[in-house]
Amino acid sequence: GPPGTTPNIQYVFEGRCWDYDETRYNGLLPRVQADCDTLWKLFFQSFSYHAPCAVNQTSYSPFLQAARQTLPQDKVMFWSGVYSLAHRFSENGVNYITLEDTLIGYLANSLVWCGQENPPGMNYSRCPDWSDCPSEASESFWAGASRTFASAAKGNVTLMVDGSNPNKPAYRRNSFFSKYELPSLDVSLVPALHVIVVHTLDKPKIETCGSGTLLDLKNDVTARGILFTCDDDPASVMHLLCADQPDSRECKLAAAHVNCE
Ligand code: NAD
Ligand code: CXR
Repeated sequence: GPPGTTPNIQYVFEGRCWDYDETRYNGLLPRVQADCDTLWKLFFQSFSYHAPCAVNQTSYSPFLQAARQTLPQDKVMFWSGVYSLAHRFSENGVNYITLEDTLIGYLANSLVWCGQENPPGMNYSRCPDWSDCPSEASESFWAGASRTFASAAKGNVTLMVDGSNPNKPAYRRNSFFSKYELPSLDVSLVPALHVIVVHTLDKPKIETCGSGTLLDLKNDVTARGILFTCDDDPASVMHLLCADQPDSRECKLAAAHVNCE
């Protein structure tokens, strides 16, 4: 069946927290004042000793408030459908800061957790799938985390999306990005959103900057009073893709082009 709460979750959470505090993102992101025991207690109190779906969008507010950080200008990156590439590109905060680089995302990323009414207050054998709870409950943590992250963004922000997935449009109005991040941007602090559309090497470019759901995105962004800019497969991203698949046709074409100059 589906997994339950991550074993030893308290130790994993607190260990990540102390590690973050001492060795991670120093000089890139600010330290948080609250100590790690306090953060665990605030996180645990958000869902423990309640039925697994009995959390709402405000359950995690005390934790999110205690763990939020200010973010550096022009460095925030959102992503949709391209977790792995976006994180390789962002380079642990060196190039860009993602939610998963901030303390809130770092502590929770890839953990599983859910409550139960009986001691110990968490269910270690089984947690519901997202689709098994009402959307309010299944989205409560990551919606709050996404809102907290986006509302702290300052300067120009970046979004990476996938223009090659036949099953998932590049921009979906039911994505976390569309529902919680775009609406939380402070238009007085964020002049522009720069979109990077990436395409799988040698696969059809189903959607590009000027086509498909990127047009919906441009509408939604400009309607908020934010300038929309967009690039398809910039060289910086092509180099990452080509490092993994140097024999792909598009990577060889790029090399031939350089040799002819
Ligand atoms: P997406 O479609 O790539 O989804 C992102 C991830 O959300 C998926 O990999 C999946 O693990 C998870 N997810 C999907 N549906 C969910 C649900 N109903 N409840 C909980 N998690 C669910 O892109 P998106 O929807 O635009 O979300 C990505 C954006 O939102 C990023 O900019 C990021 O800042 C934030 N986010 C991060 C996470 C995470 O697990 N680190 C999860 C949700 C949102
Ligand atoms: O459902 P609530 O507790 O109002 O829970 C409030 C918060 C929870 O989110 C949970 O994080 O307080 C925390 N909590 C405990 N840590 C705890 N430990 C044991 C809640 N209840 C806890 N118990 C036992 O669970 C209590 O002794 C009680 C039952 C739920 O109590 P209540 O309805 O007040 O028997």
